[in-house]
Amino acid sequence: MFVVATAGHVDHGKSTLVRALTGMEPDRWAEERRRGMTIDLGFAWTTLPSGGTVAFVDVPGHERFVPNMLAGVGPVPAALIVVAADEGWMPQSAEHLAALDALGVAYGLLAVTRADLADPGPATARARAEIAATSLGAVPAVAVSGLTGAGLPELRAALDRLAADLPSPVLDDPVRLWVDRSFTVRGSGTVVTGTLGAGRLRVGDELELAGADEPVRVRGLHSLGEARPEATAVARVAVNLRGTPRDRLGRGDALLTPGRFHHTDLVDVRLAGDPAADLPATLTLHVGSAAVPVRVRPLGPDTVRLRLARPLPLLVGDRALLRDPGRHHVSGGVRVLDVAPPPLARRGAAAARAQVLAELDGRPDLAGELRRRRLVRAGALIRMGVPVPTAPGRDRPAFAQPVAGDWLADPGYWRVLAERLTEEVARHAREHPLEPGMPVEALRQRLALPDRVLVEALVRPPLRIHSGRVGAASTDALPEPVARAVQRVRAEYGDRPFRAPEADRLVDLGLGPREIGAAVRAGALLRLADNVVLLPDVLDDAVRVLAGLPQPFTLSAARQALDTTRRVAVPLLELLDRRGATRRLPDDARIVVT
Ligand SMILES: Nc1nc2c(ncn2[C@@H]2O[C@H](COP(=O)(O)OP(=O)(O)OP(=O)(O)O)[C@@H](O)[C@H]2O)c(=O)[nH]1
Ligand SMILES: [Mg+2]
Repeated sequence: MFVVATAGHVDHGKSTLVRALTGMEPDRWAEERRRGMTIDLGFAWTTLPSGGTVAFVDVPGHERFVPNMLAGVGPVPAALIVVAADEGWMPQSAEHLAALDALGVAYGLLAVTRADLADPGPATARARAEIAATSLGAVPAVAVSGLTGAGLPELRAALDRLAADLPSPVLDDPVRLWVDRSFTVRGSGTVVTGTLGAGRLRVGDELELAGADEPVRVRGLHSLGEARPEATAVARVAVNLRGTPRDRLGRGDALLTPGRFHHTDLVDVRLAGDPAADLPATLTLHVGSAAVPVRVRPLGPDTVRLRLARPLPLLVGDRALLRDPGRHHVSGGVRVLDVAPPPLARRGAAAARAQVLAELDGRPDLAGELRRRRLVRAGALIRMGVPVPTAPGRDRPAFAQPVAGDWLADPGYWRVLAERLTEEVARHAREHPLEPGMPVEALRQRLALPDRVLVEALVRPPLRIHSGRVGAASTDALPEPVARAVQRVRAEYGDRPFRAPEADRLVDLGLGPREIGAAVRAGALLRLADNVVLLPDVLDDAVRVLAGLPQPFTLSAARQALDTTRRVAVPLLELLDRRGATRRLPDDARIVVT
């Protein structure tokens, strides 16, 4: 199946032509038939001479309904432009063509209708010239009459040739089904329709709906009026959703493959059309079947930042258009360059950003994204529309290899981080000589990293991680039962760090002299004396507490301040003396060495 949207000025015979080609009524509403005018989108289909199917999205031509027209053409890559022989090129002929051009529609046909009323020659010539100057280029033209049927066989043949020209859809792509209609069917619940441009849908699939916390489930699928277990792009589809109230979704919403799209209300885009400086501060962004008010912030001559009134599932490279509804003016097409752009807080940030954007063309570029973002999750990039080769192999460049978890890093930045980590650990060791290394969390903050696993991945010999700290490697690793015992000491004594387990508690914990020896060698325990052990990271805190005492201080004052016993305080102070953190005076009082 292929899908074509009509386009053209009001009353030029779009619906009549669709009706003549398909035998179906595109004007669904009684009001449309009473007024003889299309108001909203209509849908019809027929079989072509080749046996293929063409589905039409019939749009209204009246200027008041241009937003409906845009919702129809947004997700459809081919157009049937209709111009009446007796009226010729008219304002909405031009506005519709500008919209197709802005969206980059590259495939189309011209039908000059009402050829029974006037010579189609002049209208054909003018329309072909106008169309040739757009993304559609030179298109075949057919003169027809919806009334007499003249030219319809030629038009069908031309539609068949158009179908053959269209690129084949990518069936492995995620689904982004822009909803163009939603309604309730008694007994079935909510049904939405749309043009499936890529991917496939199956009954039972779970899909994501922006703004809904829960996934929605496909209960039934229809295409071309028939129930089907599966629909593959390109197709017009009607999707029956289980348990989704009708008021939860409507035109402009999208049903999505879960986890594959980034919902964004901030995008940087390149303009094709009016220069950035000429745009009003507010416009309407049309993409897919959605129309969202946006605030425009010019950045470069042809680049702007758009703040959307509500988030949309946009991808790098998406085409959209900006329109000024007040002036009936299509400001031009936009190409999405970045769906997760950095904030522009600092002075000069906007100018710097404009320079970055000047280099971008909307083609997803993994190496460039890594260079700009420095650190980013593969999943986040995929949701922005940047493919990441996930399977190891020849197709995966080295920089696409995660550094930790699914984190990707710019190789240059990663090397800088590794050097900074080494420096930070060395500095910490100088400033805190009594600590057995720098806490991973402190390093994470220091290096401004978003995830601890990144710190862990940056640690290389001779550094190593031990008990949540990064320090120089000690020779012995801790046997499993000892590690468990140390954990329990941590759990029990973490909040009264200067109390040491009594000898019989050590026995209970399974910490005999050999185990204690191993734990001490591994830096997991600190031995003050036989059978007197503390956690290894308490010495700095002890010095801090002691420094808070009036100097010099006595053993008894130290014992009380540390909330401990003589059994601990005596060897602890002796250790601090040996390490030069405290000094013992001739009268046995001590001072903290600063
Ligand atoms: N004589 C003649 N009349 C036609 C032809 N095509 C359409 N008409 C008439 O032109 C009028 C408008 O036709 P529609 O098909 O409703 O035009 P439309 O482009 O769908 O109009 P909107 O949807 O409102 O933009 C109707 O009265 C049709 O009967 C044709 O080929 N010959
Ligand atoms: Mg119509």
